[in-house]
Amino acid sequence: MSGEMNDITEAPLLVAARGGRPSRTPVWFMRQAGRSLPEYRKLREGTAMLDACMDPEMVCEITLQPVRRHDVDGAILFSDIVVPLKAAGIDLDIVPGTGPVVAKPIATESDVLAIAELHEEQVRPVVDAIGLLNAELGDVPLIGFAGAPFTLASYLVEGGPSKHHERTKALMHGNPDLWHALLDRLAGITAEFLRVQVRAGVKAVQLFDSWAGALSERDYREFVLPHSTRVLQSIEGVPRIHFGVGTSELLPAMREAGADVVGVDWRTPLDVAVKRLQQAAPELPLPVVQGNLDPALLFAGLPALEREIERIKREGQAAAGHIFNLGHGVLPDTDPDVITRAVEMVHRTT
Ligand code: 1CP
Repeated sequence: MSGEMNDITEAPLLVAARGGRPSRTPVWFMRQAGRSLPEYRKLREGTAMLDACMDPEMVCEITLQPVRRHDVDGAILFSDIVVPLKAAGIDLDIVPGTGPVVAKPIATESDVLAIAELHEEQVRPVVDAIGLLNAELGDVPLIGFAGAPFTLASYLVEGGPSKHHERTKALMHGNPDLWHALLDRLAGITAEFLRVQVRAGVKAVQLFDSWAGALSERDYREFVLPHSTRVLQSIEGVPRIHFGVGTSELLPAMREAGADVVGVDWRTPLDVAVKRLQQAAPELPLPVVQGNLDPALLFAGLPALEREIERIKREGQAAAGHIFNLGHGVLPDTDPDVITRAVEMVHRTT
């Protein structure tokens, strides 16, 4: 994190994102900030989640904590996918132990028409946090992020976390015009939130479509892909990572959205994922992938963990570039020391 400042574009994470093979396999972990760390829990005591996300010094410190501890190759901005929605005026909160809860779930045309655009000054604290972070991070790239339109829509339509996304799917199929109007507005907010972060100096962005795996490929293509494509195509100048969970069937469609890197959960081996991505678009260069350690493996003991890491690195050779990561976020009970050991193993093993 400190020491001599090199050309950041040569950082292993950014080389791999461009389809290169850097000197060491870059690794970072989704949800590495603000989950398993005792220093995070201590700092957050007495501060609500969304207030923490709007406090530049706190965002900076929480983002740096896992970088100091684990020697990861990327820092993920401490924020949440609902931050731009709240900033744009939607009444919601993050309830501890539950997640985002929306005061008045979206159901009608007037609800959709009431969703306003996002303006940079509404997320000024995020811009300020990125400035502070770039002064501290040296040659570790800062990754910005946003929620993809479908995953955001699920929270807004269901009113909170949902297992089956039934209201969301009912709106999608029952009133496709209203659905597309909703996703169009959310795509506008997401794209602007990502562009604000890029202008402020993040070195890569990740679009989280965490719940896309709830959809069939047909529905994904018709109701989601055009909107995620619009978001990704509006971002210039930094690598774009596109991530979802349970997306084995959706990988080729997700690649069409145009990101530089496709996230792969733990269900699909990376070499199989590469084959699927490539067969679907043989005219494109070999894909770059991110993933795909099962977060539960961090509980399985170091020998089992090392075997998995070696396998994933071997299978990752099939891609043009491989950014090592989990297949989804760090689980809250994960032992932080095991995360540190996992990073060492990724860097050490061949
Ligand atoms: O290290 C990091 O990545 C920290 C920053 C971060 C990120 C990238 C947070 C902090 N949230 C997110 C993204 C996010 N938020 C996603 C996409 C990634 C994923 O799939 O894990 C999603 C789906 C959310 C929504 C959300 N926010 C949930 C999940 C609820 C559900 O549907 O099951 C929860 C619990 C939150 C709150 C939240 N976000 C972040 C933190 C540290 C917390 C907990 C805050 C608290 O309770 O005090």
